Amino acid sequence: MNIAIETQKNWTPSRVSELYALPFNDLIFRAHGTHRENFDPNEIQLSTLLSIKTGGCPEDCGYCPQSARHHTGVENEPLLPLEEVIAAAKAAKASGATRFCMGAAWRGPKQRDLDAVAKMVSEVRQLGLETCVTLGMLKEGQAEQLKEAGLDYYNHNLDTAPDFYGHIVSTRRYEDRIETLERARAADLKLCCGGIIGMGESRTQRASLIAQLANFDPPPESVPINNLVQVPGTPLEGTPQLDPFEFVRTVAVARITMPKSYVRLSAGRQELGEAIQALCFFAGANSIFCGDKLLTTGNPEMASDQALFGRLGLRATT
Ligand code: SAM
Ligand code: DTB
Ligand code: SF4
Repeated sequence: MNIAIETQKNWTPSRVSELYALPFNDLIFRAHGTHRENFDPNEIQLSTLLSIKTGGCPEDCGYCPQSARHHTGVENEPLLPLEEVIAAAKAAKASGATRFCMGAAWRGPKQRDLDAVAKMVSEVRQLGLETCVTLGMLKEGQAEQLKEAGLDYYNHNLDTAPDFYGHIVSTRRYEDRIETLERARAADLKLCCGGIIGMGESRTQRASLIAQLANFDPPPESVPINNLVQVPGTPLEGTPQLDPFEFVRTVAVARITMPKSYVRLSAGRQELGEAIQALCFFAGANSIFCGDKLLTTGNPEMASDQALFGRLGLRATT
């Protein structure tokens, strides 16, 4: 199947920009209506992240603490042993997660690494969890190997608008990202694909990112919206802070343009605060990462998420 962005031209960047320009109340009211038509508005899907290979990445992504080119204090560690991954997956399941996502700081996996990850995927799948991996760029045949091992989702983000991408990453091209996504789709994997907000992009560029995602045919099943975590030592440290309502608008626009996708509040959720998170849930976010760590940065404690769910009357998807 071809997910080429040419296939559906329904959501042009200018139509998405029109959504962004709506008065805030009109926008989130409309997004909430779309959300209610497609999902139980009080149910949130929980995913857990594990960094199976941390640091030392050869790529130069300006936001990322794991690039070997930035001095962030993140050490280059080897691939985790299988037993550690299984133990973490069991703990994730016990805490209510339905999906287990394994991330590796690679440009792409070498064959030996892929064999080890495939084993992890099949063991995690056997625990009754959905599986997701994010390993960088895939070569021919690698997506099929992961699918055969029992992989449900491949995470690979577009991260930003095509015309801003070169400001953020120089070691690969936007088209390389699209190619890996096409490989994952061709192997019948579900896509987890989103971006990062607050990297200094314009609203037009945010609209362009959302239009790209919404015009995939079909759109990604899972759309992580990351709020840039400004890690000391990364080139994006010191980027002017974005108005948090602009983040809520992005969630709302994602919900309207991708009505059947799960929209996930991803990195930088802690920094948003509880009131903004509540607005995001109203605007159509229906998935989060749970557990006190993402890959290398912090995430709200399980107990505080549970307390927030209690205060808002939200339930975790079972
Ligand atoms: N190396 C693989 C790749 O780049 O596709 C997989 C791991 S990479 C850490 C996964 C995603 O994490 C990136 O695409 C980016 O969206 C997100 N990410 C990394 N650092 C971030 C940060 N400081 N703030 C927000 N999101 C971040
Ligand atoms: C995604 O979009 N966000 C997650 C997951 N996919 C792999 C990663 C967030 C990483 C945040 C920075 C860190 O913790 O190192
Ligand atoms: Fe490497 Fe992925 Fe970080 Fe880029 S985002 S530096 S590819 S780990």
